[in-house]
Amino acid sequence: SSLGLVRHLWLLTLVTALQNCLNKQQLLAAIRQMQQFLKGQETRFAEGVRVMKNRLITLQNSVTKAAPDPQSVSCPALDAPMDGRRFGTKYFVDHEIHFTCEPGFQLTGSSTRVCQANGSWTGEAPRCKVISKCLSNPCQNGGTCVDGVNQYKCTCPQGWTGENCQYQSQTDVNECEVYKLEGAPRLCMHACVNVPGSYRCSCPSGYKLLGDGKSCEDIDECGLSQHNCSRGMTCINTGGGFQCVSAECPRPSGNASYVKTSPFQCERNPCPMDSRLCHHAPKSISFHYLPLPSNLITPTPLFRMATASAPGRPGPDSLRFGIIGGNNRGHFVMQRSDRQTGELILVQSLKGPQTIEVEVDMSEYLDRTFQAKHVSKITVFVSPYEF
Ligand SMILES: [Ca+2]
Repeated sequence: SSLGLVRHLWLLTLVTALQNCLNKQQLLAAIRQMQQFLKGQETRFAEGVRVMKNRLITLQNSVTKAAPDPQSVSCPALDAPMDGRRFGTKYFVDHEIHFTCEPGFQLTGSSTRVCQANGSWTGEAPRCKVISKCLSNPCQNGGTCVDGVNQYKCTCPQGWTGENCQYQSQTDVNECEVYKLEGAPRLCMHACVNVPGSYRCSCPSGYKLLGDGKSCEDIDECGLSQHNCSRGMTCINTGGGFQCVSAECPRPSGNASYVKTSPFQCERNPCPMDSRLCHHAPKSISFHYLPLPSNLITPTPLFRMATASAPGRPGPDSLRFGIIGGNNRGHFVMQRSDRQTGELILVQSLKGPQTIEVEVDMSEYLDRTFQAKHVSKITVFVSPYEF
């Protein structure tokens, strides 16, 4: 080694100096030579150390810069976009995650993202956007498109109709007005409602629209038990409503008194033989309830009254009919329709809503002698409508 060589040279010089009894000058020269030799050795040594240091730094740099261990790096977790799905669950370097959207949605951003060595994902976060059906401008003729999920709706300007406003609506054809004219067929039984391009009929309350779309039919509240008549009252169905009625027999008067023989019939109790007044009081009183529409065409028969003599007994040989009471008597006449029957006839049309009572009687005669009188009390419920 160089140190061994130095030591060797040093010894050699010393021995030579001693042997040759070198003078001071010669010895100093030898020492200088040794010093220069050592200095050279020192320089070379330092150079070797420097090279070694540099090599170590280079190695260190190259190790630092080298690719990191792939298994030790991962990217942050990724979620599926709203209304979409995610495929792939590994978040290590070089792994891929794929994204799709539900039907009706469109993916924006990256459908595939790769985990990079630096721990971040490539691309952008995916989003699922509703596919706009309005983008293709489906609404024609100036219609406005409104987007919905998987569908759209056109709001058409006036004069246009149809899903895409493609049809010209029949502007200014108001069927209700057209058919109101004299002589035109009646469109609706009650009210006509004009709607764009068409019309519909409506019925007043208490009526229902029939399947033909134009006729109104009264709702039978009594039959359907939709009434609120208290116990002891009888429900009478009327056009557009119902009435709760209760037939009351007359109070006893003189010797005449009555007993109810059915909900709508009163019979007079037997009279004392000598009571003429009692014999002339009605032998029977019956109650009748007639629902009628408004504005009936007149004359029209409303009610018939006939004798009802007991079988086997001789009946009356003549009858006399008359109107004996009630309001609005001018609306009715009572006339004989055959030998046995009298008819109450409406001669002036009635306009509802109103309730009219009329009382008719039938007197029986035998050999021109008064036998008995029967009274019918008729209550007419006139509907507000002509149906
Ligand atoms: Ca009714």
